[in-house]
Amino acid sequence: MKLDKNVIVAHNESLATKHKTKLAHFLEENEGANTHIQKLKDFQIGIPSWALGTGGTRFGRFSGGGEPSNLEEKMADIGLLHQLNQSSGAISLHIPWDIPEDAEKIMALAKSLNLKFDAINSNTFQDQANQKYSYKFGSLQNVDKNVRDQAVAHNIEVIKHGEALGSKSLTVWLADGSSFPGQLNFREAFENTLASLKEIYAALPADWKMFVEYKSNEPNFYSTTVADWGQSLLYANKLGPKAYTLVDLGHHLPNANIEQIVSLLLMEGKLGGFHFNDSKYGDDDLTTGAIKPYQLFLIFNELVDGMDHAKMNHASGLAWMIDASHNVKDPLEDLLQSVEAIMMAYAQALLVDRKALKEAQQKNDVSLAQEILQAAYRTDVRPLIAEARLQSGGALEPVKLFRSAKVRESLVAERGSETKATGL
Ligand code: PSV
Ligand code: MN
Repeated sequence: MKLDKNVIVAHNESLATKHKTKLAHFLEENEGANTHIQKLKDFQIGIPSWALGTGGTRFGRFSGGGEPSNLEEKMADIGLLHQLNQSSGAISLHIPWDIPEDAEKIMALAKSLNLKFDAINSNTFQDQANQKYSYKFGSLQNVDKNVRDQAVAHNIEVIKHGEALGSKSLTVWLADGSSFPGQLNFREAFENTLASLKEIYAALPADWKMFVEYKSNEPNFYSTTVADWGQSLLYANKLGPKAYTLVDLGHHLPNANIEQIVSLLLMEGKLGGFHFNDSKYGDDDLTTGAIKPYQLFLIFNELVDGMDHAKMNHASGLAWMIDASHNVKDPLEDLLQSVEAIMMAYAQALLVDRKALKEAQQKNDVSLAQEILQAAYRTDVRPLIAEARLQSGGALEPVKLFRSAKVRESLVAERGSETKATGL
């Protein structure tokens, strides 16, 4: 389904007076902040094709109604999100969960929904139907060369799918590792993985990037072959200039200082992309900003600082994507909330008085430095984001309109209440 434009216009008109008052007050308090509106309008966050259905845990899955059951329906859902917030103009596919059978048709659909294809993802963490060798003991790291070759061939096939859709990057996340001491020779696992990644790297088109995503643990519980940013960076450096590290917020050991990781990766020119989510314990797949909004702000503070220092375009310099799907919320509402939280953290980071912060740092004025950061963090930037959305043709209050326009009810009527999205 597509939302009738008039529904969005009527929604915005009903909130116009309230919005104008709030915006005027915001701009009075934050002089010059309207110069950030264009940056907010340009900033697009990729939606993964596996986040549109209700996620599950190993204990169960409680599917909601009206879930998309094929790629076209998933794209339609992302199109809806993008209509509402004008910030979700990209889709990220996981192969083979979502194989575009007819690339031309899919491209035409993407165009009609105003969507682009972001990084494409390979999957060697599950065995697929009719696959010859199993990934039970890893893929690119496997002691068996046949398994490694199969995993390399899969990644090369994924690149081909991506090329047909106009993607420009491949994300490799490996579940490879070991669950018990002694199971694996760490050095050999690293060397096998590196040799396999080199083969995939060699198959990258000239204008492509490869993202090496790390994760501290899970599904393996003793060692992971790309476990942290140091290991990812080691691979990326050994692979070459097209290889980068990808940071997924849920993939760190507890209390890791992610903002410092981001800062140093940017300094090295090796930060390639980002997976947003939130968590309290591990890789919990919660709505971005639901648990640690201050951390999200501090990360964006480093992103803006580092990207400006490296003269990178905020919108196109890195691949921005949400990576989460959980059990208890409407997935579309959840994604709208995640995008809003990301936009808020970004807008707050844009408000940081960097000149004053630099001066405070040079004088070792710790209290003032904190005051400066928290002044930005404590600013209610919602009117500014809403204005950016309004100017782009989106809704002033996306979740409110999602509910009042009865989008989920329409999707259930269209697709039924028993549908299940593919993915995890
Ligand atoms: C693994 O936890 C991960 O973060 C990787 O990005 C995968 O591609 C994604 O989740 C979906 O399983
Ligand atoms: Mn991820």
